[in-house]
Order: sequence, then C-alpha cells, then structure tokens
Amino acid sequence: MAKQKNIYVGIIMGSKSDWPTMEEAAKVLDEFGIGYEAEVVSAHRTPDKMIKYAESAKDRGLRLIIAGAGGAAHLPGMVASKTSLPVLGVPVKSRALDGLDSLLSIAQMPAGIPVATFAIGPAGAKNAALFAVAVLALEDKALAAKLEKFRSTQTKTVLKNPNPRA
Ligand code: RP5
Repeated sequence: MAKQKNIYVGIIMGSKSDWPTMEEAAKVLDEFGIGYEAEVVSAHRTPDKMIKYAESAKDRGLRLIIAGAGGAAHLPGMVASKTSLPVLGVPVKSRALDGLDSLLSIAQMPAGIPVATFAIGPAGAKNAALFAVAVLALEDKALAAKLEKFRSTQTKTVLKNPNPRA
C-alpha cells in the first residue's frame, strides 16, 4: 500500500453496506479539512488485506484509524492487534440485532489491545471523526481553533432555539 501525503486518518469498514454510516465520519473530516482515505477492508472476507493495511498504516503516515463493522464486528479489534496506532471502533447497526452485537464485539476487547468504542450508527461515526480531530488538534493550533469554533457554534445553535416545537 502506497504512502500518500497528508493522509492522517484511515476510515475502513467491513463492507460497502457500512458506507452510509461511515460516510458521516468522512463528512466531518472533510469539514475540518483533514486528509483521509476510505476503503472496504474486511476481517472475514479479506483477512490478508486487513493485516497488510494495519501493518503498513503507521509507515504510510496514518495517525488514527476509524474502523466500522457490523454484526460479528471483528475488524476494529483485529486491526488494533496489528498496529499500535489508535483505533476508533464504530459499531454499525446490524440487520438482525440492531447493532448490539456490533457494539459488544467491538467493546469487549481483552486487556492489552485497546479499541476506543463509539455509539452505534451514524452518531458513533461522527463522534469517532470528531475524536480524531481532537487528537490531531493537540499538535495543530489552527485545527484546535476550528474545533473550538465548531463546539461554540453547536452550543449557540441549540441555545438560540430552545423551543422544542419550533
Ligand atoms: C460486516 O458484516 C460488515 O461490517 C457489515 O456491517 C456486515 C454485513 O455485511 P454485508 O453482508 O452487508 O456485506 O462484516
């Protein structure tokens, strides 16, 4: 896998069917102007690719990996087992069990291999990306200012219209 300049976040997912959820992470990174790559990498259907992806991620310049999967959601944990980069896991809502299976598969990691686990579905994907922004902002003042602005705009928007009926 080739090195690409200014690509700091890898968004991976177990299937194309995860994209409507994971796209929410991509939208946030677009909004903050952060370079990312997005790709289907399946723990079960493309295990060799998954290992190569995880093993090469750091050398290729990635700083964080956002990994989404549904059902038997082994992708985030398996990727975390092959890289020391921070892995942010997004449980995708599954057809059979509404994503509770995804959530537990991602959250219940054995001690020693951490995966930061987010909410089920689009909110989780969005928050994983905001978390990645917060981590990258620790060493980027301009990005930190953008994040502060995002948060204050969000607060103002809610305060401006507290009427739940309007
Ligand atoms: C997982 O299986 C994927 O992450 C996806 O959420 C789920 C279903 O995949 P498809 O059958 O829709 O390809 O590996």
